[in-house]
Amino acid sequence: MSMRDFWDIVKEVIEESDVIVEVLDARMPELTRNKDAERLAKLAGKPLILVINKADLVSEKTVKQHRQTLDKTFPCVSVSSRERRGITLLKKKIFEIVKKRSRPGEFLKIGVIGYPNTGKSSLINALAGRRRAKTGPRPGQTRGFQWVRVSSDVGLIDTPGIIPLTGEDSELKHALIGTLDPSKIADPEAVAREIVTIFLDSGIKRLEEFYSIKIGDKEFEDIIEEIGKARNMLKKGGKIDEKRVYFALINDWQRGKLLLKSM
Ligand SMILES: Nc1nc2c(ncn2[C@@H]2O[C@H](COP(=O)(O)OP(=O)(O)O)[C@@H](O)[C@H]2O)c(=O)[nH]1
Ligand SMILES: [Mg+2]
Repeated sequence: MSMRDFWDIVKEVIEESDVIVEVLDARMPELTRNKDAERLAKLAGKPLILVINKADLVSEKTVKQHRQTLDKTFPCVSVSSRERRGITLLKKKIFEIVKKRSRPGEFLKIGVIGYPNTGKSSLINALAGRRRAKTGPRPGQTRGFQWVRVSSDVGLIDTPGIIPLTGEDSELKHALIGTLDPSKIADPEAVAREIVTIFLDSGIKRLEEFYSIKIGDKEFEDIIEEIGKARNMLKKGGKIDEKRVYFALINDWQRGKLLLKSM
């Protein structure tokens, strides 16, 4: 699919829905927001909710900080689709918003959009719960998204709008969101540095736990050295193989193994 096709689906999801859910990754909510998509929702007059997903990967303190720094234009809820936490609260928020805007008896639809890997499909499953029985398109619906029932009068469009990353988006963004294979990253050091910085900003405990290292007040280079030692990632002659450490860090980040909280 081309970028255009992806955007066409995002637009269609927005058009078909009464409320839009934009799914963000709790480890990097600002990076996973897309202002163009938010603008489209606004232009279409559709209310939008920011959902900070993967909250299980970060500490509550970090989630709170994120909620404060994300601008207040949109209501914001944090959830873990994987652990099904926050889903009831999110539904309540959605119901509040749509109830305010709708006529009684009207069937309302939720649309989900977001960058790849933010957990759109997981959220759709969590929201649909056991009711996840697919039905056909509603009569009068042009293209016919599949949709699932969330409650008696609320449905969920089953196809999320995937916001495409483009060549204009930085390699760093592609790498952190996970649309770029670590082996294809031109500057893995820069990506590894960013990951370490994210940890230095919001808590290094888990990084220490995960790699069994002690960080203290070390700098990036020392941390790489520590991880390399702990993982025995050495070049011939016993020097640390930094490249291998960068790849390990990026891999573990992309796979959601690195928690921004202590276990
Ligand atoms: N830890 C964690 N991982 C999640 C969560 N939601 C989704 N994921 C993982 O993130 C990856 C992408 O999820 P998916 O739902 O396919 O994302 P989509 O590409 O936006 O549809 C998968 O490996 C999921 O298991 C969550 O709440 N917590
Ligand atoms: Mg998906």
